[in-house]
Amino acid sequence: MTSSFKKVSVIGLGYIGLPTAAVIASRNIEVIGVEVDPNVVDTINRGEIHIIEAGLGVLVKGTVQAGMLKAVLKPEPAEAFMIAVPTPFKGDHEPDLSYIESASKAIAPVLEKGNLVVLESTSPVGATEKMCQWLAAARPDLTFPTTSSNEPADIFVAHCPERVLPGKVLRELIENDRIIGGISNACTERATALYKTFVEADCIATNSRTAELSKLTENAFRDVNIAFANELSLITEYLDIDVWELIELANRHPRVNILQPGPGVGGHCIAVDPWFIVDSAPEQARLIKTAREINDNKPHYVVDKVCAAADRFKSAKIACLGLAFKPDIDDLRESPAVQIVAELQAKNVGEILCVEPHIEALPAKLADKGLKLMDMMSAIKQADIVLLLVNHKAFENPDMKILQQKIVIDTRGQWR
Ligand code: SAJ
Repeated sequence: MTSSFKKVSVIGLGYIGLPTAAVIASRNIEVIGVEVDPNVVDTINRGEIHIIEAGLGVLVKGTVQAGMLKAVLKPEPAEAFMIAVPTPFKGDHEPDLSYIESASKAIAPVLEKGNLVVLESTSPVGATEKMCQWLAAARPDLTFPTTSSNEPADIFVAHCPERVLPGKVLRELIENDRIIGGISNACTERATALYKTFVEADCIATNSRTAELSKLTENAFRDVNIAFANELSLITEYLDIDVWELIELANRHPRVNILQPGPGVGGHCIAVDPWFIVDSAPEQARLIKTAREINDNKPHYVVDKVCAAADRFKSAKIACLGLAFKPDIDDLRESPAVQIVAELQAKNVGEILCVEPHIEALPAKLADKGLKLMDMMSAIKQADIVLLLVNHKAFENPDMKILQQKIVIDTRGQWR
């Protein structure tokens, strides 16, 4: 078995798949990106990108122009397939594996003996084994690995969860350690050989179930710690204590490192992944579940606070600063700030003035509700209430004289 790869396919060209495809292509490996959206396929094949990530545009342009990266709608044969499709949850916080199932069924017809299939999508425990079963059902002519035997199989299957931070994806793809969990040891070895082509950090071997839970655990750890900070923000408000000062003081202890409270937890990972643990082990995952509930409740708490402040005015003007799910990015998906703005508008609290310096126009679902986008100073000048929702650098130095005349609700502690 040779450890070199000449042709790799990445299934799903989103926030993880596209950067991964481009980085591998930049290592002189031919990459075929498979994507169900024809517009995305066309965009990439023009050397352009459909998502915003630092440095990605240049990398995609270069690798497409060099003929090392192309996007297609239908899978083609390759030596390795990396599946990077979404794993959202369904109604009752139950993981939805339908995208992984569709991707498995799409690649099954082109699989050849010796191929490697890696699941990168964040997944509940057991999903990699399920993927293996879907592949096996579609290709009875090939043998697939099982966790119970180390018998050689035709196809190698492993899980290697992505763990890159939006905004730093290209650097973290190369510099972060990777957890690689094969269905069998041979699968782990084969997958490690693939990641070694572009990862400069350690590739750590384990089994697929531990790899799955390790990713979920990382995000649940962060969620629980943010929930701790958010709970502190409620306790301190009740006791009339400044939460930011409190955390700063407590963090002076050499073994204490409290995170920051905010208006809630957004993004597509931290607010989702812990539910996969709760779904798998509901009786056991009590703290993780409570943390999710605390963080999910924080936007409603902020809305109630704004409503109470707005009650003092006939029709309050409320400047809402920041819509992204975290600082200095343009990503509005699953953003607590968007949820708060939409809730305030639905409650008819007053006139909402939205400020988000990283976007040119409001997304239709907000614009349709009659919300307006404006620059920071015009919004602050007009407002009775200034609600800071995201600690963007752009909001760092407002005119404090004007702010002093307003009711300020600073959910991030940026202006203290
Ligand atoms: N947040 C706070 N207080 C804090 C830190 C964050 O309220 O002290 C909020 C942010 O404002 C944001 C949310 O949490 O709304 C999530 O932001 P984040 O920066 O913590 O994480 P993500 O969602 O951008 O990326 C996470 C990362 N996971 C960890 O840090 C453990 C990243 O490494 C993962 O690859 C990514 O999830 C993922 O794809 O799973």
